[in-house]
Amino acid sequence: MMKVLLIRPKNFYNIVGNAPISLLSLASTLIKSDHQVKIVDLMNNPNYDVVKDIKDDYDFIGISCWTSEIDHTIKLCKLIRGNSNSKIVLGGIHPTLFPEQTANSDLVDHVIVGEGEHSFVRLCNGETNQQVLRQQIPLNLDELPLPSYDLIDMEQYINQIDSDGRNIRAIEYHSSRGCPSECAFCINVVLNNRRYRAISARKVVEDVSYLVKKYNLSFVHFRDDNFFVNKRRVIEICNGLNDLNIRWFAECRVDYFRQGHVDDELLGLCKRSGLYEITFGIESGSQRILDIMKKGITPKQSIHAVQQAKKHGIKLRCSFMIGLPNEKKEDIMQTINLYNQITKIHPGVSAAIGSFRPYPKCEISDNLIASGLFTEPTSFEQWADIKLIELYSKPSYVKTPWQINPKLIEKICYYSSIASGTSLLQYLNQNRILKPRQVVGSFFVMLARVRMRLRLFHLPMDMLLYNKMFELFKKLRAKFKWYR
Ligand code: B12
Ligand code: SF4
Repeated sequence: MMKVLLIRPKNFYNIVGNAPISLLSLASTLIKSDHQVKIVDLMNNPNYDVVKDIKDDYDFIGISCWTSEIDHTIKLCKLIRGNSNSKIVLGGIHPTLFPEQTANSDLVDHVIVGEGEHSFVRLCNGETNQQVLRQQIPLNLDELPLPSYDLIDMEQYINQIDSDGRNIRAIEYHSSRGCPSECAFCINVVLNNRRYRAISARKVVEDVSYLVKKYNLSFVHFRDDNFFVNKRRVIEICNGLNDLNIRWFAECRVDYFRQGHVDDELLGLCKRSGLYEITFGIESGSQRILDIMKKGITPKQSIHAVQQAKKHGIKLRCSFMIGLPNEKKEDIMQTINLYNQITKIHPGVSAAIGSFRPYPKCEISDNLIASGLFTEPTSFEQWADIKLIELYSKPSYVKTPWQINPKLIEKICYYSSIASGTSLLQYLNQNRILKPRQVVGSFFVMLARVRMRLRLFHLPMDMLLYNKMFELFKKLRAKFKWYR
């Protein structure tokens, strides 16, 4: 039996509140193979003392690492190296994208590429001592045990607030992995080779029913990249959720909203089973840009999907992107037009326009590197550069060399996010300072809405004032520890 400590690092922008599903899934498989596991989630509770005192209590210390969290991952590895002989195992998105580069670091003993459940067990069982381990065949998700939610204090994660500002008891659950689509800005194409795998409807319903009872839940976030791929599976899940009296959230492509797939019948069923809110990646109002993105949708499909969500009383979140390479001003204006149409059709929508970020190894990012507009670090440690961390994880706007009009893009990102109350809501809600209705009715939100409607972005005094207030709020929040 091996003793394993699994850690999720803190992140730069103090995003909290989501259970560390990847670690919970690794843990349940390790426990099933008779290994002993403890989880420390520094993202939710950034107390490094737990790590400072570990000495040689563990055989393996596994750290989950996203590109946006490398600075904190390095801090952790150094702390561990300084007072323990435990083997350091890195897994997750970043090591999966750059296995050899990560393994070359003196701070790392093993790198696990892709799904880590079986590879980590092989390492702990002593079946291999390879420095870089790869999951060769995609795992059968039905054979994996339920993530070990009981290893962490779920009360820290469950108490959340829905988009109407009501208290809910919510959990994150992944009912599938991967996505069959081919968007050129998305990690899925790289990670899963467009292979979509799902847990059977029967097991999803079994798992969710168990979790709802155990934690007295009122809400489930299906965190799948693309929940609605298989209509029959969705129908079976809805039928199974009917008796649970919960509400749920999931993500869907707009082109699925057609007869025979996500149609009126399915939407009615979903709504009756508790579908509360849905997310669409609408991305752009310009067909030219949508084609460059290989998004495989049209603005007309987006409008139809939004109308359908409105018709069935389903709350909506929509994401848009501007600031892509080769984007022209007219493309940006088409995106604002689509944004305005959508916010008119579904006035309660939470819709924000963000700036494009070149996530490593995606097609558009690799094209930028080939054209000399972007360079990537050549060592694991170099990724801890603050400029890169901001590029990948700063909320709303980031400036990049390929943007045609950075000032305009910044203003659009700002006003669209304020108009739907997203960033304000996130912070003020999280800290239980204001109620959503008060936020939405605020001066800044009203003005941002008018500006978006009229496409009026000159003299952004309100933006400058807001940013100053936001900075001050964040400082006060840190000083007086206004965390949830
Ligand atoms: C759900 C999700 C979220 C949720 C919850 C995130 C959370 N903190 O748990 C929310 C919505 C909050 C979120 C936010 C963001 N996200 Co996000 N998110 C995802 C998503 C869709 C699924 C992640 C997941 O839980 N998968 C399920 C688990 C089971 O799989 P997994 O995490 O890959 O873990 C497996 C392996 O990687 C491996 N593994 C993982 N960790 C470890 C550790 C060890 C030791 C080992 C051995 C193996 C191992 O084994 C696991 C089990 O097989 C992914 C997209 C994707 N397809 O991966 C993006 C993704 C991870 N997010 C991403 C980003 C950038 C963000 C944001 C920074 C975006 C932003 N600008 O605001 C924010 C903030 C992130 C943060 N620091 O919290 C990027 C990361 C890119 C990168 N190169 O690092 C991704 C890949 C999407 C993308 N754009 O490409 N996200
Ligand atoms: S539909 Fe969503 S998850 Fe699927 S490839 Fe496109 S962006 Fe990625």
